[in-house]
Amino acid sequence: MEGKFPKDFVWGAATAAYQVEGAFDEDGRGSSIWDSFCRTPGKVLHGQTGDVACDQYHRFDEDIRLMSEAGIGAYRFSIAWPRIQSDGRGKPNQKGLDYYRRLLAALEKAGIDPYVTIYHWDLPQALEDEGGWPVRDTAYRFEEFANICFEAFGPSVRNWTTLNEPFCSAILGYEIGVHAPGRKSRPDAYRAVHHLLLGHGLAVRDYRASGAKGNIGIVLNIQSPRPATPSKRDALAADRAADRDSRMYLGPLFGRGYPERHLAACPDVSMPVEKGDMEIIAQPLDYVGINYYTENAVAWDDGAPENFKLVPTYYEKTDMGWDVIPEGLLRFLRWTNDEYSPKALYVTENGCAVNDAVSESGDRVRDPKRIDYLRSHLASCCRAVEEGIPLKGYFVWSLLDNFEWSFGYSKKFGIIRCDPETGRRIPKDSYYYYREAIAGNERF
Ligand code: IFM
Repeated sequence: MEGKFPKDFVWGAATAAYQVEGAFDEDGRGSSIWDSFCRTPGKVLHGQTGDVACDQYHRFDEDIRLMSEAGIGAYRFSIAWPRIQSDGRGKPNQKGLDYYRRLLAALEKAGIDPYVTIYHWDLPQALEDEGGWPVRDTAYRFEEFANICFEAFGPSVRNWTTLNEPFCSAILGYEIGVHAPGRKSRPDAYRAVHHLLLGHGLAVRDYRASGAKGNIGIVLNIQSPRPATPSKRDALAADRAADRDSRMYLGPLFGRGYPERHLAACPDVSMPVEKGDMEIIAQPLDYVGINYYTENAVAWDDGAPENFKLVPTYYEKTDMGWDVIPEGLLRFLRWTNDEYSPKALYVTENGCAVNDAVSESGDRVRDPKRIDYLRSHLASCCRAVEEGIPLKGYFVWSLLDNFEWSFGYSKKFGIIRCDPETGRRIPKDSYYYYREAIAGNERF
């Protein structure tokens, strides 16, 4: 079967502030939990930091030109909270606001639609010092920050995302400790889940109450893992895994609450729900963004608390060790659509880490694996659209090679190479492939 995307399909590229901006101590920017985490020995590979990153703070004109030349119509980026409120509260920093106004003006001039994420993991350190996301007040601080953003940038922004991947902020940051702030407490992590979702709901409620006419949603890296075999037990195992990985977020967002079956398996955890919280969290959403990289396979396990375990597979892996499994994206879009019927869906991140290198001539980067990856995942998106799933757009992760969190600069996701020493940009072959796909010259 061969298909084409509809004319109004949104073709985008995505980044996040800490991963690309650099300028970590300029113009009144405060410190975030990632600045601290990177400076904690042993947390990030080779002790690398986002201090300079891709220096997009000073080079966004070049990045916008490159997006324009590829026909990229939408740029998904995030606002660095510590640039706007250095301590996470109070009056905004004018120079921080000015930076994003310049960026938005340049995007508008280039005809690129901004998709703005309010929070992509860079909690001001001062708020972490007061307890961070496990503490309820952080949800109100986020609400205040979101309102500053709505007011300052509202006229230029039609598409807002409250949070990127609350799972990572809460579970990787507070339970497993591989992300900032690097704490290891499951009860705290689940308190963080609730306060992140509460902050989201407060922000959406305020946005609607302001009378603004744009779209607002949330971006999740949820999963509905597939059963390793067709057995009933493995199917049940997969459903249990979906409770933990997906329904913990989609459940409250769609007014169905937290999955009891999962919480019953976590006796150490208690969700700090107060009267009215669940209604606040379940604000109607204009869209759900899905960040999809891989799909896990799970099997029944009598000995596991939730009776499931991940099992090894034969699939080709990316540099992150993640299975390349494009059918999983289609399965997941179907699952989300069938279970929740969201108004609209976007693939807000998709891409792969490949250890690609510059050609001897110094001006090309051959990345055929990434091209295959993009082609096959775009084919899944195309099938989803043909099936009537309300998938409205696709954002490649990432526009540039950038700071990949605890892996430092060792994992390269960009369709444009960014030299970590010089900042020089070199479009990779996948950039040219993406240009063809956007132009409609590819069939899926
Ligand atoms: O780089 C990250 C991004 O910040 C959030 N989603 C997953 C990407 C790849 O790991």
